[in-house]
Amino acid sequence: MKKSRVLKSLAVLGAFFTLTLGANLGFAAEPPPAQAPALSDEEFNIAKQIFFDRCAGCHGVLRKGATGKPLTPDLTLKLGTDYLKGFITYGSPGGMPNWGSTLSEKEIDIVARYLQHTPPVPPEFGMKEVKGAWKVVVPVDKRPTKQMNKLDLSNLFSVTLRDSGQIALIDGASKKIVTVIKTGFAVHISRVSSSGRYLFVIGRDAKINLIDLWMETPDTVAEIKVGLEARSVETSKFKGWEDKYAIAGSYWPPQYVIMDGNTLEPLKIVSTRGMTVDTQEFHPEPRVAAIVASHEHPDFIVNVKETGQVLMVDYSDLTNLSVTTIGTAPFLHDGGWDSTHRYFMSAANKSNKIAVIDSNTRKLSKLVEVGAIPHPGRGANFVDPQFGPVWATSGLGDDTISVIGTDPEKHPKEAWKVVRTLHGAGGGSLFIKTHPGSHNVWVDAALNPEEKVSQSIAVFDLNDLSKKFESLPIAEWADLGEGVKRVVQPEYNADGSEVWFSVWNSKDKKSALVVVDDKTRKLKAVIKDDRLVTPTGKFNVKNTQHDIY
Ligand code: DHE
Repeated sequence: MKKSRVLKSLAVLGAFFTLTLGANLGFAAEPPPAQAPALSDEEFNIAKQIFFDRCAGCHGVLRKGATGKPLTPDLTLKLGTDYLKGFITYGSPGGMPNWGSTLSEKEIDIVARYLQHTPPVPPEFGMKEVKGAWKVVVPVDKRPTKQMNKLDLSNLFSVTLRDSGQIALIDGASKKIVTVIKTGFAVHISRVSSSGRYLFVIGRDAKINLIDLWMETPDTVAEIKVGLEARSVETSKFKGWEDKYAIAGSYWPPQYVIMDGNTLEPLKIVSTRGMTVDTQEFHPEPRVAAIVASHEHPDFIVNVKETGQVLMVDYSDLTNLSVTTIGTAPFLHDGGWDSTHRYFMSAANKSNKIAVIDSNTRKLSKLVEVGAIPHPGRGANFVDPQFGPVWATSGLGDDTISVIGTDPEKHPKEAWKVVRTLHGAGGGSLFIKTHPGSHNVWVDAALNPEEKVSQSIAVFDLNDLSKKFESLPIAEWADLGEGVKRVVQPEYNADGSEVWFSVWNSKDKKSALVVVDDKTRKLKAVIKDDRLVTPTGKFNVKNTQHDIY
């Protein structure tokens, strides 16, 4: 797949999941540069909204550039309105989408003029605002002291219902929806507390719901909003600190918030603004991407995207907070543990690298060069028949799957090297998944421009990696009628016998979950229900609780 098409996919990723977060954000408008073209207040507000919804994901709220190019007035004024209009309308081979197919001519004209004005800065969100958005719905002493329902919690799935601002809890055995819970908008991920009792979900609007799975019908017991836009939440897992703290990272403002794990009471907010790892320049908007909880120390491990710094935040003393800053490579995004849960494999996506963080020594073990724009989700751990324990990532930028040795003790020659490269169905892959009980590894290609590729899944046989993958027609099995379908994120059930996929028809949002038998690779069930609105991420409680992937 050509790089330009892949970059286009990346931009479309932001656009495809367009939101309305910009509404009422109260951005502060700066006086425009003298040469900036005229823009009425109404036009300014329209453009501000469009930019926040559709462009900020790639270009950054402050337009300093990330996946997309910088768009500050010193650059845009030289380009001028007509050039910008053309660029927005037709896109570019460098990856800019052709917004002419989505926005009206008038909207494009307004945005082109807006881009020559100074970017308005959204408001900060400090302790006053965070605390103001905190609510304990059920106090700790009013919560059950034992599990009050008969659910098999380990095989429960938390499923994001993106467009309805909800999650569904689905029973893994019966495939029935247990309950649907109102959450923030477009929950990005779910995480499970160390004990397995609490579920944390975070919306793109930075709202967190703390859900008690012990209640007769699981429901929200506390909620908070930690910023204006966010993607990650995690809970403390180190021995002696189980369930004690939670942490959330936000895209805006660029900061993380440490909270009480049982109530979400905000305890400490830390900004991530600072210097980039490579050019060592100040960056005003280093967003917090993936966060994992260390099993080796009382640490949260925080990926800071734009600066390329991995922070090991020691939560054992919040007053005298000790943070080890590990310089890696810019544009850190997602990542996961190796099978021993000692090494955090963190994807620096636009640098085409995986940073291996030793959570025990709190040091960088290695920066491993991989395929284009790695996007592992949490990645896949398995034992390679030739090279021993490995962790693998697929990517957005090409069809490669980089398999990295992860056993420095017994396989030192292979450790932190790409020991083999597999080839999937194409670029545009978001997630790769396997399970310790399986001999399959599943790779999606949700953003591949070719429908045939994006609507199926590639599955490799771990017993014979020289064999080409098998392609399974997941979208066809979902049987959702006409329209472009997306097949997103493989997720295993608790015992590793089934793999679940989200499928949705972007045209009319008809959706389904497709369940495949892992052994036979045959269709096992299709879950359809009117309440299943655009399911995206699915998180099995046991696998999420124990970091199994
Ligand atoms: Fe995600 C994980 C950010 C688009 C579904 N996504 C993550 C993580 C980050 C992130 C930082 C890791 C969190 C962690 O582990 O703590 N995602 C972003 C973006 O910035 C991006 C590219 C653009 C955006 O505007 O959000 C983006 N993500 C998407 C989607 O479009 C997806 C497919 C659907 C959606 O939510 O709208 C999507 N992201 C997911 C899922 C995970 C995820 C399902 C967790 C996967 C897992 O197995 O761990």
